[in-house]
Formats: sequence, C-alpha cells, structure tokens
Amino acid sequence: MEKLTNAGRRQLLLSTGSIAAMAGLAGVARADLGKTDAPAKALPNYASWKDADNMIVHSANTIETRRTAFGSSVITPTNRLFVRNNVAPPTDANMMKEPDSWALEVSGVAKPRSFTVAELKTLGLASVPMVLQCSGNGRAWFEHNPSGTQWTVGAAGCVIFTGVPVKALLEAVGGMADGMVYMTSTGGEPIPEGLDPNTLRVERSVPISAMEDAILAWEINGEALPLAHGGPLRIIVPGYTGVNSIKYIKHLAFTKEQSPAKIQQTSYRWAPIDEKPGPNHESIWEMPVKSWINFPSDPDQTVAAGRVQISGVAMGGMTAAKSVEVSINGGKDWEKAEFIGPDLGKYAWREFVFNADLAAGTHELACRATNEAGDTQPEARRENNRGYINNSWRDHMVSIKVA
Ligand SMILES: Nc1nc2c(c(=O)[nH]1)N[C@H]1C(S)=C(S)[C@@H](COP(=O)(O)O)O[C@H]1N2
Ligand SMILES: [Mo]
Repeated sequence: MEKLTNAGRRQLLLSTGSIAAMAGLAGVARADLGKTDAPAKALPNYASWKDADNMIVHSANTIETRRTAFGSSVITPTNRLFVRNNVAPPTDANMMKEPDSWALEVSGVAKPRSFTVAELKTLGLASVPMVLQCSGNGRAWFEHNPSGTQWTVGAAGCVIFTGVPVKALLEAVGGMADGMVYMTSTGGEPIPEGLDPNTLRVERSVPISAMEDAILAWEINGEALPLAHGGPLRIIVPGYTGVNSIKYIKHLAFTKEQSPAKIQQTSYRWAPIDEKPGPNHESIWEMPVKSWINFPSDPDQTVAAGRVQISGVAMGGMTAAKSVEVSINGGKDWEKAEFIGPDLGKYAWREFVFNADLAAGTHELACRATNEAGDTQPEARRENNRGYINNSWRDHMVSIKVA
C-alpha cells in the first residue's frame, strides 16, 4: 500500500469512467466523430513518447489512435498504439529500472511460489501477433450515451507480444490445483490506504480455457514492454477484450470463483440498457468478428474522383478473419475485398483492399467481415448499458466526399 496525496487521490478517482463522463467526455457531438481536428490535449508523462499527431488524447488515461494512423502494414507501431488505464498507472520510478527483478506471485497451483521476470525468461518463449482492443471501442456510436471514453475505432491495434506461455509456467509449478475454474490476474497499481481495494483493484478473471494461448509478456513489437503498456510484465489473453490482459501483473491465481473486484463483478458485463450491470449479467470476455475502413475515412478530406483504394482491417475474434466484403452504397450491394500483407495467425487482424471507381459526390463506404467460425459482422450493434463491443458495420460506415 502506498499513501497518496490528495491531488494523487483525485487524479486516481478522476480516471474512472463515470467521472470522466461527468467531466464532459461523453458529450462529443455526433457530427464530430472521427474528425481529425479535435482539440489537442497534451500526452501524459508516462506516454510522452507517443506520436502525438496521430493520437487523440481523451484524458491522461485514455489515448486513442486516429483512424487515419493505422497504416497498411498489419502491425500497429507501438508509438501509435492506444492506451487505456482504468486507474492511474503506477508512478514508481524504480519499477522500470530493473524489469527483470519484477516479481509475480503464482497461486492456485500444486506448488505456489513467486517468480522474477528473469526466472520466467528461463521457462519458455512464445510470440503472439494479436489484436489488442478495448471492450469500449466503438462506444461513441451508441445512442444512449453510455458513460466511459467515447472511442470510435482507435482503441485497438495489432501488435506482437513476446513472453512465456502460461502453460509453460504451469508446468513449472506442478499444474493447477484441483477444481479451479478461472485464471485471475491482478494489476500492480498501488491502492491508496483507506479505500476498499475491491473498488479500485484492477483484477480480472477469465475461464481457464483462455490459458491455452495466454502468455506473460515482457516485449512488444521487438522492444521491452514500456510501462504504458504494462511493463515490466503483462498477461496477454489473445482473442479476449483488452481489459482481460492485465498490465504490470503482480499475481496470477487459478481460482474457483471470479474476482470480487468491482471491475469483474459490476463492470464489463452485458447488461441491458435499463438494467444496472451486475454479476448475473454475462461477462465481457471474447471478442466478436469486426472490421472497419481506415482509408478513405477522414470526413474533412475530399478524395479525387476515379480509382480509389479502399482499405481497412478485419479481425475474426476467437477464429481467423476469413473474408471481408465492401459496399460503396451504404450497405445495399456488397463485393468481396482482397486481403493483403502477411497472415499473422488467427488473433491478428488482416489488412484488406478494395478498388472502386468513385464518381464525384458523397459515398457511404461500409465493410463487413466473416470469420472461420462462420460469424458475419452484424448490421446492428448489440445494445448494452455501458456500450461495450460495438461491431456493427453500419456504425463503422464512413461518408466520403469525392470531387
Ligand atoms: N493493471 C491494469 N491492467 C489493465 C488496465 C488497467 O487499468 N490496469 N486496463 C485494461 C484495459 S480496460 C485495456 S483496454 C487494456 C489496454 O492496454 P494498453 O493500455 O496497453 O493499450 O489494458 C487492460 N489492462
Ligand atoms: Mo478497455
């Protein structure tokens, strides 16, 4: 436990979604969605190395990639990857000085013990290209103005994490204890004294089946994992929404019950709009099939009439993206787009391109992906209280001026 100053405590509380919403973040006018000339806010210190021109700084704890800034080369550069913290990140300057000495406690196993990152590095090595996407990506299009950051498409990126498979770690501790149902990860944020830890603790449980492809990562895109993305050590749960990939992980537990933390019990739940989210609602875990167009997508730009390369990204969720179709008339007619670039496996996204001849005027461009499981991206979002997991193709459509 660490004592926080009043200012520190206020900052911590300000970072929670509902208060951010009260501060006006939910009030983005719909017409402004996706605009690239939104007023610039300064990057916070811990993320000062981000590519400011290509980010939208919603708050010190919520930084979005601009729709025009994903590039077409599959991997999202780390300096353009979104950042999302539910509470302020740790500020302990020593934490990143010797990342190899960061300790992870492991429990709910035959031989519970603690490992340093240096020790974890001896147990195994795996590299996982995957989409990291916030559960609230696409929230800005929900009509009922759910509280929380008004992300459009940029609370997502495709990156490569490298670390030790959780399975290899389990082998080293004699396997899971009997009867365990969940894999529960705890973040290393200090919890201010005097507060009920369950209100702020970032602790998430996922079904143990998610362990199959999970890794404990210390590297992203070939570089040491920075604090902003969970360094020195982070768990990665591929195919699951971002909140399940706990940063600066300090405890990995196999448990019979889900975490009692608020972030598990009453947040990240599929609650109907008019119901208070609670433990009886389905948890937000696996990601569904989704795609969106990145180029052209700037509503302030006019595209030259003639041949246009329409491009974007398509992800399958728990299975690979299999195909993607594009519509240049608002979803009336669809034609198959072509995947380009390398196929980095089922958890990564694919870049796609569709070439169209566009005459002068306004065009509504849409795309819709299908995954290997046969799920096709729906036209309508699945309504829910907090505005999670929007994969509606209609919401992600772009209106383009051609002249
Ligand atoms: N310890 C900790 N882990 C966390 C969070 C957090 O606030 N604290 N936020 C989660 C959420 S909601 C998301 S979307 C991802 C964001 O990862 P990024 O900041 O590396 O993009 O981290 C998740 N892991
Ligand atoms: Mo998130």
